[in-house]
Amino acid sequence: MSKILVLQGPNLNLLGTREPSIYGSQTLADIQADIDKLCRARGHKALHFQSNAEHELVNAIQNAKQDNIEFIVINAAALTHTSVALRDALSAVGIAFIECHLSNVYSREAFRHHSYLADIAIGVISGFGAQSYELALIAAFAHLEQSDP
Ligand code: CA2
Repeated sequence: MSKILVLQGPNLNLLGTREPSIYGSQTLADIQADIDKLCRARGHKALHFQSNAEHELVNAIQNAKQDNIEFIVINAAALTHTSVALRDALSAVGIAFIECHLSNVYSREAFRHHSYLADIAIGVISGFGAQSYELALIAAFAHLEQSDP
């Protein structure tokens, strides 16, 4: 059983309440429940954290090491495009992670095309709505089961 930390950045607490044409109609709680189900079915455990504050996400990443987290799925939201602090925290803990986005950031404004996290991630999944998290988990399971068969 591996522990997978699922981090959600600023404004993702609003999912399902606004801009459904971009971000879908599922709430964050709906998405988290689906993630829990998928993880349980594979014998893993998901832990969830959402924050609108950059430093709280940095703290969650730092604490992940002591909490024996083996994998991180992160939708850093707007902080993806701005945060050297999140990059440094992910780099410092050295836990494998996938960057995940609901929307296709490459079909949107140019400022969303750059990520401070992508090049140190295992990979990036973007544009599949809530299914992006499922796809990220499939890759996470493969990574975990490959390193600990
Ligand atoms: O597509 C994604 O998942 C994003 O990470 C979402 C971020 C955006 O800044 C990134 O470029 C791409 C924005 C999250 C805002 O979430 C909302 C949810 C519902 C209503 C309004 C905003």
